Amino acid sequence: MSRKKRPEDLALFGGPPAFDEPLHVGRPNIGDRSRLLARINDMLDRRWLTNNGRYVQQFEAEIAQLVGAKHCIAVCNGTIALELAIRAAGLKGEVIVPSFTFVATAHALQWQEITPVFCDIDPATHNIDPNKVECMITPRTTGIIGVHLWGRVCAVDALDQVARKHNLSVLFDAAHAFGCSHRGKMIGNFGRAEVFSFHATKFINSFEGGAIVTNEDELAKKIRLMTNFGFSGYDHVIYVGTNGKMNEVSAAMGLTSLESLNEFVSVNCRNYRQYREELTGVPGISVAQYDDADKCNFQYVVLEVDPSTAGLTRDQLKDVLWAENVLTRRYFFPGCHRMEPYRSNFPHSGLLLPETERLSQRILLLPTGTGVSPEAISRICEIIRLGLQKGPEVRRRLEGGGAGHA
Ligand code: T4K
Repeated sequence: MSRKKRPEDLALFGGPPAFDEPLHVGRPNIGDRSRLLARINDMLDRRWLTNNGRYVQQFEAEIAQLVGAKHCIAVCNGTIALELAIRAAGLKGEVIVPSFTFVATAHALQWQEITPVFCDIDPATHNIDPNKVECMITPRTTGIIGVHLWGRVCAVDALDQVARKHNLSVLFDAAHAFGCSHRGKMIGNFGRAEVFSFHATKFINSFEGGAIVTNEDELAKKIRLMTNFGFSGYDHVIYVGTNGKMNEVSAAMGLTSLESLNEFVSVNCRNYRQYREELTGVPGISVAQYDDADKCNFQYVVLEVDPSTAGLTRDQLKDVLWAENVLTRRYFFPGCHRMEPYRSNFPHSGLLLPETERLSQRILLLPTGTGVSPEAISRICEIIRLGLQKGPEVRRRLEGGGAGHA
């Protein structure tokens, strides 16, 4: 494999791409395939495929134990998990959320005709800024949903304080934070309930899947009923519900994935450290840090590009990498407030979201997980260093029409 030393070696300007196959952000971890297949065979032999099957029950028990929470309800995906938690917690009217998140956080509210009110983030943590929450509260506000972005924990105490003062419910979208902790307490124990995603792209996956964890007995009971049409027994419906059930194949994958949790975290951690080391000292970029004092899943490697000091903008760097088959992602660009229907409903909300607007122009996620080798990371870092160090020349070529990638 030839090294790339000059701008003309970059694939964007005619060099061969560094990778023959695309490298994705969110390539799934697979775990022990034979364990998964054994579970699927067992499930087929027993002819129990869904509806609170043995594997779903086991998956729920293992999550509850790992998190140290009283209740876990496994469901078909993280978005439905959010919708169920929001509905069961009785949220209505307006709910304060960050805009700098995956659109599912906002959609889970809007889907139920609850208005997401977007609050700006703290640039140091990328999470909702608790100091800005209070001024977003109106008489219609019923709750706050914090998102532990990248697995970094929200300002849980400060949010709790505001919520108590104004009698609001707090929920957490913990889609990124499974296996993470805050001051020794596992994520899953904050707010009234927390929601995980086990989508294929998450470090622990069940193909599609999600879970709600809570320490409130009544809330858990309600969510469980709602997940299964409101049935409390055969022919007996006592609540309005939906179909949010997780199936047995998903639970089989989830259990298999959990068995490899330590390995996945250590590979993620190794990748993260390598990226940080190899990108140290490159002007204008930084890799978001995690708190050593707490447990972390390291599932995201988050690069921030400062266009005033880096050789390229985030989008130019993305174009350089995509041409090399490194499919970095601009999570979460352009921010929910710039997506429909929020953009049309609240065309000026960006004025209250300066940090969200700034950060969503700067963040680039890099490929990691068990599908990415140390050699691949070295190669990716080499391209980033070359692109940025030769920034003026790359920019000149780009502006002269040399770019070919969307
Ligand atoms: N809250 C937050 C904060 C979230 O981040 C998410 C989901 C949710 C709530 C909702 O949870 P779920 O309802 O999804 O359980 C992806 C995921 O689809 C989404 O689950 C995730 N967040 C989000 C951060 O990323 P996309 O649209 O960016 O990309 P997608 O799904 O096409 O996959 C990303 C890349 O991964 C692809 O370029 C290819 C690769 N890939 C994907 C799949 C599915 C594979 O290599 N193999 C695969 O099987 O949303």
